[in-house]
Amino acid sequence: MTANSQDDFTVLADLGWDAARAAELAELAVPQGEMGRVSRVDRAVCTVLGPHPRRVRYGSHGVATGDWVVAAPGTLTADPWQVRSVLTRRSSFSRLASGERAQEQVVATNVDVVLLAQALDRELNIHSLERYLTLAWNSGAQPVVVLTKADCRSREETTEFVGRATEAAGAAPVLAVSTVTGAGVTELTDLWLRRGRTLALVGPSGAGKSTLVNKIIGSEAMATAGVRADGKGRHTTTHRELLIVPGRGILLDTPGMRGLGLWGSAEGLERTFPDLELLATACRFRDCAHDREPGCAVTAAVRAGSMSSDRLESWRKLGREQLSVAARQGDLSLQHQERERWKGLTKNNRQGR
Ligand SMILES: Nc1nc2c(ncn2[C@@H]2O[C@H](COP(=O)(O)OP(=O)(O)OP(=O)(O)O)[C@@H](O)[C@H]2O)c(=O)[nH]1
Ligand SMILES: [Mg+2]
Ligand SMILES: [Zn+2]
Repeated sequence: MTANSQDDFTVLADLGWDAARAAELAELAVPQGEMGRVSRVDRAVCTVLGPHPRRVRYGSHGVATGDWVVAAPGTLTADPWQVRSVLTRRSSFSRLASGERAQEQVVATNVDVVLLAQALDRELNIHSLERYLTLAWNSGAQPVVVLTKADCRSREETTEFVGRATEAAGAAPVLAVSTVTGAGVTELTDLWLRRGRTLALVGPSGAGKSTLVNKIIGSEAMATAGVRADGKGRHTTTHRELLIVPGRGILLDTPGMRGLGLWGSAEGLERTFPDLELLATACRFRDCAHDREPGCAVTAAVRAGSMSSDRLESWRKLGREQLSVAARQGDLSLQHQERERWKGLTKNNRQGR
């Protein structure tokens, strides 16, 4: 494997290469090749950054933006370079792919921090935020909520929005930024950007993800465009792209996503709604569905006004979606848990009578 010179090593370290990766590579039984990180995926070829950036065919290897790959020239002299191996993904931000079958669509891999962008030039969409948060927790990366376009609100309003987002965000921190005034941008990068660390930006179209990327990088690396009169974004960014902030970290810009179907385990929901999960431990039935069950601590909290019915409804809705995806996916362990849950519920109800 080639990472022989100090310069090569510097380039790889800027991309997030570390000792654990080197150890993984040493274990791989692949022929001589070069390692690099996928910065962009197109039809049949991907762009691989490293000591020698190049376009590489990926063949049947499923590659995603953010992957570490080993690439080598084809066997014939004129053959293009090909991906030979994809290293283990430490994290992967995925959603349900559109289509009949329940399949995973990997959006970005080896992400350390997911920045969930929501713009303040419109109403805060808490339900959308909860959905992004659920997927972000499932990705294995640290979610951070970034409220963009803070210049569109007064200081008081911004504080109020940060408060509302914080209530919805569980353990994820919330920051407000503006690329117009620069407010919050240095705070964001000081807190989260580090050499070798990958920050991915996700969120609705027009939220200002690419503008923030450009602001941090200090150049027009990504194209940006105004929001339509109805407040909707124009889907300006059309592909995912990984960009290096030299010596400071890595940014991964993504296009605004239209459908954001849940994918992954139930853990994402548990971490997005820790308050409800905690309340649920006090329900009479361990497998309470928090609907009309007697002794339900969750519905009691809603009645008492200490929990919003909107939040409960959102939790239940996402929970149902999670189960239906698991069923379509043929996730037998989840289906099994669900069957046991209902068995237990009917039995408990009978005992409760
Ligand atoms: N007022 C204000 N406008 C901003 C700010 N950041 C971005 N914008 C504007 O919001 C619009 C959309 O920004 P983009 O960066 O293209 O949004 P995006 O999230 O990348 O959108 P997609 O690529 O479509 O997903 C542009 O007109 C930006 O100039 C900000 O901090 N304040
Ligand atoms: Mg964009
Ligand atoms: Zn309950």
